[in-house]
Formats: sequence, C-alpha cells, structure tokens
Amino acid sequence: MRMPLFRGTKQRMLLFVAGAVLSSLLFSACGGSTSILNTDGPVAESESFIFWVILAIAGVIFVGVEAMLIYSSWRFRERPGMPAPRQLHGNTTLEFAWTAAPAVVLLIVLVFTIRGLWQVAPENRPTTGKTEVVEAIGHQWWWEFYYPSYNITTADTLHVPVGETIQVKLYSNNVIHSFWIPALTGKTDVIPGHNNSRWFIADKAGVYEGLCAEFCGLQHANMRFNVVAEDSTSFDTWAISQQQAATAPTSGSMAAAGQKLFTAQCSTCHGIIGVDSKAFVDPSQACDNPNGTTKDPCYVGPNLTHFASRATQGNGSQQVGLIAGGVLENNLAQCTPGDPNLLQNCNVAKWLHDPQGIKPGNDMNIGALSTDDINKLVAYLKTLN
Ligand code: HEC
Ligand SMILES: [Cu+2]
Repeated sequence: MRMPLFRGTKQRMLLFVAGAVLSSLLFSACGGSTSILNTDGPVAESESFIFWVILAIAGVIFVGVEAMLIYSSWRFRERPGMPAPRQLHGNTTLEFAWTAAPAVVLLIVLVFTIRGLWQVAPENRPTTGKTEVVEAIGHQWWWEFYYPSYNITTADTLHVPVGETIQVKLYSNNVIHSFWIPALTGKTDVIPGHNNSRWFIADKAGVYEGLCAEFCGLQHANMRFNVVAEDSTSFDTWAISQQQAATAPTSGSMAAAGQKLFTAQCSTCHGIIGVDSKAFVDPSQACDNPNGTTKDPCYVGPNLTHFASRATQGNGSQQVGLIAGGVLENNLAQCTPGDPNLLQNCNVAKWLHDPQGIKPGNDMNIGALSTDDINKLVAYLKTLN
C-alpha cells in the first residue's frame, strides 16, 4: 500500500508545480494599463511604493531565513555514528531578539503605510492647479459619470484632463461596489448611504482600464469602464459636445423611425436629452444618492444622449468603446443598418437582440425586437454623437 501512496503524493506535487507554472504564465499576460505596478499618476505611485517596500523587506527576510535553513540542514545533517546533538531549552537573548526584530520590521512597514495613507487621503488632494469634480455612480452593473461643472452625464467611459486633480465622489443606491483604476488609483468602496470620495491625477494622456473591485452580483466582472486621459483642450471640446442635446434625425429617415421606437419602448429606462429628458440629473441630489435632497426621477439605464460618442474611435487601438459595462465592444463603425449580417457584425444590434443572453440578470428586460426594429434603432443610435 505504501508505494501507490508515495506515487500519489509525487503526482500531486507534479500537478501542483505544473499548476503554479501555468498560472504564472497566465498571469504574466496581465499587465499594461491594468497593472498596479505600471502606474501613471501620483496616487497609484504612492500605493505601489508601499508594495515595493514590503516586497523588499520580505525579500531580504526570505533570503536570510532560507539561507540559514539550507545551511544548517546541510552543515548539521545526520551522519553515521554521530552522537545525539546537545539539547537546549530557553534562551532569553534569542527570545527577546525574535520578538523585537519582527516588531521593528512591522513598525517600518507601518510608517510607510501611514505615510502612503496620508499622501492619498481625500483631504490631502493638491489644492494648486485645477480640480475637476466627477460623481461616479455604481449601478448593477455599470458606471455612470456626472460632471457637475458641465452638467453632463455619461457611462462606461470616464474622460479626464491630464495633469488636473480629479476628485471622484462615489455614490451607490443599490449594493456596495468598489471604484478602481489600477494604473491611476487604488480601490475605494462605493457604499449606499455613505458617500466616499477619491482623488487621482493622470500624468499622461492615454486610455486606462477601470473596474469594480467588490463582488456586487452576477455580472460583477462586466462592470468595467475606460478612462480616457486627454489634454485639457480635447477634454473641453468633449465636455462641450456632451452638453448639446441630441440632434433630431431627418424626418422620414430610418433613424427617425428608430427614434419613434425609442420613445415608445426604451424611454422608461433611458434618457436622451431633447427627446424624453430635459437635463442630466445630478446624482448627489437625485435618487442615485440616498442622502440626496431632491428626489428627481432617475433612469434605470445609461443616458444615451451621446451614445455614439462612446464608440470605439480611430483604428481601435486608441479608444475602445464599451457597451453595458464592457460586456461587448461598442463597434458602431461595423453597424450598417440594412446589412444582412447586422447581428453578426454589430455589437449593439447583438445587445438589442438579446440583452439577457449577453449579460444574464442585467436590468434591461425587454421583449424580443424584430430585425426590422433593431435596424431602425441602430440607425438612430448611430446619430447620437
Ligand atoms: C427595463 C429598463 C430598460 C429598457 C426598457 C431598455 N433598456 Fe437599454 N439598458 C438598460 C440597462 C439597465 C442597461 C445597462 C445594463 C448593464 O450594463 O448592466 C441598458 C443598456 C443599454 C445600452 C448600452 C448603453 C451603454 O452606454 O453601455 C443600449 C444601447 C441600450 N440599453 C439600448 C436600449 C434600447 C434601444 C431600448 C429600447 C428598445 C432599451 N435599451 C430598453 C435598461 C433598459
Ligand atoms: Cu460592482
């Protein structure tokens, strides 16, 4: 019976080693803008610095302990005819030393941690330079962003000006989410009835990945967003374009028919400024925030006024647009109403065809749409620049 047991252990060991190698290979694919070690702003830098400090200390301890272990196992190994080693018990100096040494190590870690906490604290955000306030609302399961100074609302993509302090006020009226942009700022819980805030600065223009880092239900993994950091001129141009009401489609066009369908079937959950909604809603005052004062009506789904501006731009490597928390890419350029392969090529058509199949459990519960209606709606959504 002993042999198979031994073999089993060996096999398990082999499996474990193979698993470890495989998973490290897999995880080595994670990197780029999603890595906390590849930072592009002072807040994330301060946080990853603590990681490096702890890693360095732990590394020195690991190498030291392992070296002593290996040395003494070899140096004092049992040889034939050796007498039993001297038996020891209790050594006050040693006892003090191995109590004091870890305490000192932990104290060093504590000092760096407190320093980091201080640097990233909401009250300690830089007061020199410009500050842009953004209200981020965690929904099940997508992020909404409201800019009080422009009175604009968007979803899935957070635009920020490079080099300016971005103060993010965090709201939820459902469950606890966590706001996280690995390359720019660490995680902060988004708690109903308890309004947290966070600040960060993007040092470089670019597109960064953001996500929800608190398990918030079935589609928690599809609650991602993009951060587009751009120079202040591009940011202003973007913000001003977002302030405009949706342009009305040419009467008699396919898009106009789509708008009619939208008003009839979609406007209970989606707002479009100039169509079924007069203005964007400030979540700090609205039903999104349980502490708010005026209970304005809020929409269940993303505001679609400028849905087309959230599509993938350029050749795709520059700004990838997202649909419904990143469950699909917003590839509107591939959406040609009338295309017989619309449902294969166009992601928003796929979404409209079967939102529950694509993101099971999400709040877009609608009856089946005909292909004809999907064509009209896609034609309309494409006009929402
Ligand atoms: C019962 C409410 C409801 C109705 C009705 C509804 N939607 Fe939605 N819609 C949602 C929700 C909620 C989401 C976000 C889902 C998520 O990300 O989890 C969404 C997402 C979307 C998105 C993606 C938006 C983005 O920025 O990511 C589009 C486009 C959309 N809906 C279009 C429509 C159209 C067109 C109709 C009418 C045929 C419609 N919806 C009807 C609730 C609704
Ligand atoms: Cu979440």
